[in-house]
Amino acid sequence: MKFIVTGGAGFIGSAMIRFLIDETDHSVLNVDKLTYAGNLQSLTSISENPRYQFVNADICDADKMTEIVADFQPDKIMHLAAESHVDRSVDAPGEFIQTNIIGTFNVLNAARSYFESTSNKNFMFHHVSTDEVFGSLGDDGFFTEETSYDPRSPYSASKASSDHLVRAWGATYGLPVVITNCSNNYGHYQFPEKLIPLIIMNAFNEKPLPVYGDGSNIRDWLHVDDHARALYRVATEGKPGETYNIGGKNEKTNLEVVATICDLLEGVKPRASHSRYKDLITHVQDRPGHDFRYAIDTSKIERELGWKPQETFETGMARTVQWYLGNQTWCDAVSDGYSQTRLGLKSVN
Ligand code: NAD
Ligand code: TDX
Repeated sequence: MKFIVTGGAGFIGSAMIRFLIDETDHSVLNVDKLTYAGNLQSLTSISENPRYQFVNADICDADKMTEIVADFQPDKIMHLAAESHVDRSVDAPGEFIQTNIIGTFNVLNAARSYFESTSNKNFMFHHVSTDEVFGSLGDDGFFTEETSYDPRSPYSASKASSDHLVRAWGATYGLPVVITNCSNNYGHYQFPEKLIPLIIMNAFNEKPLPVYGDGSNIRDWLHVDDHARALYRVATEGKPGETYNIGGKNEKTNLEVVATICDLLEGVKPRASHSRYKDLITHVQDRPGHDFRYAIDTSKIERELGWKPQETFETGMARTVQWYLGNQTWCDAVSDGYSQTRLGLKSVN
């Protein structure tokens, strides 16, 4: 089959494309604008494969999206392109509205006009979304597919808006659509503004390890390769009109995550000064509107599509720390020109 992956130069998109090229016989067109978060070096292992193509395009360009989809004639569109960092959305929400809402609208319209002109029975528009659309949990409970939407950051509000557009295009125009809402991903090739790569790279460089507030906020962590395997199941076997929640059943406080990284680094790269990585932990001002807890009930995707994560938090984190240690060139390339100024505080300054 032929897959379009939007945002394929990003963290999850590149894992998706490596999976499609390495583990299947399908062809892939990567549609990506190469923002600060997009990096073709994440795809060097497959970039020469004849089943892979790349086009540099902005999903906010409606005509270009229509042309790309009509020319490529995809069986599946996996839509991942987005502005994805909550702290950036606090500082500058405009780009999130443009890309995540207007951009999704354009890709949906391009998909609709292509779908209406073809007899392709395989066609599916798969929208890749986040558990953050459901808001924040207290100490108990899980997000299910029936949980009401309650987004609280500009990022999650823009993703919730895009989810609603996708549902509307399914119900109103009969476009075959599926939506996945996934918890926090971690793993190789993640841009170091997100918690786990930021902490690993700061620790390598003997810099403070910033923990927002008291570090008790909880996230449910999933290795990116497990997410890619789940997305493939949904794109190929999911029922049109359905949504599927994806998560790792790995609830950790942020302090636990940071401590895990410190412990792993003590084992593989002890600090020269004989001090401990944990000494670098620094509590900093909290994120405005910081969601307390995310946790996913994954029973629907397990029951209906037979997906389960393969990595445990322990195996996945050990692989991730090792990967960053062994891929200094990639780390240097993405860090080049990236200001490490704290993001996301403008609203409270
Ligand atoms: P990322 O920021 O690493 O990558 C986003 C990619 O989209 C980049 O390659 C970027 O160049 C591209 N892009 C951005 N704006 C574009 C535009 N206007 N036109 C074309 N391309 C554009 O993001 P990620 O972490 O890989 O997330 C991918 C998707 O998965 C997003 O939709 C995100 O909301 C969702 N998601 C992420 C997580 C997570 O933990 N990272 C969890 C659940 C869902
Ligand atoms: O320096 C930091 N210190 C810190 O304590 C950073 C960058 C984050 N944090 C905290 C905030 C969160 O509680 O760590 C937690 C994780 O933060 P992020 O890595 O920014 O992720 P999060 O805000 O939870 O959102 C992520 O998961 C859901 C992705 O960025 C989203 O794209 C995805 O939809």
